[in-house]
Amino acid sequence: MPDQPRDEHGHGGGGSAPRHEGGEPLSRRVDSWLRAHPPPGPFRPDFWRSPLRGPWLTSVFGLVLLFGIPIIAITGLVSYAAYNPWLPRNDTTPERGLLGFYLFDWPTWPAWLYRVTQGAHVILGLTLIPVLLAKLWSVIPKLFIWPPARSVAEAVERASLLLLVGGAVFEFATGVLNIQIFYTVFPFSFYPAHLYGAWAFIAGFVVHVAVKLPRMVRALRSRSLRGELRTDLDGTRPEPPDPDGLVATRPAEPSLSRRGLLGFVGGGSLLIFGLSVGQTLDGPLRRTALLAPHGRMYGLGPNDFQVNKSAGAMGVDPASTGPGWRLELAGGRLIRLSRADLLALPQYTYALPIACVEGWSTQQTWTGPRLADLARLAGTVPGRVEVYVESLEHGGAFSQASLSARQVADHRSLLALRVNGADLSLDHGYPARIIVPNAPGVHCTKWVRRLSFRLQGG
Ligand SMILES: Nc1nc2c(c(=O)[nH]1)N[C@H]1C(S)=C(S)[C@@H](COP(=O)(O)O)O[C@H]1N2
Ligand SMILES: [Mo]
Repeated sequence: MPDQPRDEHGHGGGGSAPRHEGGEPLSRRVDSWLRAHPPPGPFRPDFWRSPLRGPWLTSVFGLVLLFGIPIIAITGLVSYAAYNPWLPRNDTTPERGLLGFYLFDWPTWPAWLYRVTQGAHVILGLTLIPVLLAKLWSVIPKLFIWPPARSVAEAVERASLLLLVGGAVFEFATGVLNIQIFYTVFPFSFYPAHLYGAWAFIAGFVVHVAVKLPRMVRALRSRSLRGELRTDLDGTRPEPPDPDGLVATRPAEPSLSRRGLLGFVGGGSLLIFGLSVGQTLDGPLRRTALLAPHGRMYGLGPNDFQVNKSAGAMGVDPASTGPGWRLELAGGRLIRLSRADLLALPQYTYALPIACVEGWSTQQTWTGPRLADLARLAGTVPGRVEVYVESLEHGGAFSQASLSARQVADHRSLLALRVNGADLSLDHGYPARIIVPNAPGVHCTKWVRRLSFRLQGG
């Protein structure tokens, strides 16, 4: 097989042996022997026959992901910061090591921020699934390049692709399973797995973008999107042969135009978006969220909004929430308050969202005493104290949470007793639940039993 000149990226020309600078004749002979004897099936270059694969198509999907993935990554890392993981029992990934370098004291303002960031994380993640799959499909011949690597540098580059592809598939799969509450199927805990996977994916993504960006720009310039969208099946031709080997060496007749494929992928994304974005909206559009977990239908009652975990499912004994219930406040002193005592305190009403890590959110109008007032009652000074919140629920992952000094001190942070003008329902946390502006839903503990105030960082 004759050697062909390398292109400027150091790749051999279309499907034949590259020249190895300084390569000894033996290794070169081994290389050409290997190339001449690929294993059967997908390792043969003419196995892949779609006439649509090519650098332009791959780059179109790549461009969408280039803008989408960073938004998903940043909002995901933000979500971990929103847990204030340095507070007792809040850390979902205690072994994070250096990966928490960017954490900061999560603000209470604006109240809707986590609703927007986490909604964007989940909805955009779902929406990009068809694009991710299309991108992987478009480069699949490269998975079977033979020989697998021709140099150490190439082996390193391909290993980074393993991080990239493996990381992407892992992150999307665990994310989808988690929002569908299938996390019980994992042999590992979702949070650390999703966080470590994210960093592996981000590392692979950054390297990949740095390596491929010039080629992507060039490929995008090689055809016009408008032109492709005007080209029907009859006019559909393969892209010219490319040094990366994406274009089929022996293309089949097209059975789908490029615009048909783009429409199929884009339409799939739009459909997923349209059927899931409603779970972040209040009002009539919420009913459009056919893909939302936990149902989407609202009745007309004050407590008729989404429930994450019901009292029954969490094993909360209704008897423990009855007239005998007392709230324990611990801090400078220990006091116990009945629900009537709490209702006799100054009551405040704020419209604040519940924003679940699973992406759904809803704003409701909550009423109850301020956490800051309860901190004072416990003999502590709001602004200086954090609080550790415990639920009547036993043992569940969200049966306790810590709130920061800043969260305790915010005037809108409530121990809610009522919602939308009515008593809380048992499923929404009766007799009392936490509501903190801009806190993730997991920190809005239901069926509160005890609040322990302690000096910040103490
Ligand atoms: N005790 C307790 N509180 C809890 C939970 C829980 O499982 N147990 N789930 C949390 C989660 S993940 C969310 S999103 C909100 C949902 O509140 P809702 O069910 O009233 O809508 O409650 C939070 N409070
Ligand atoms: Mo949640």
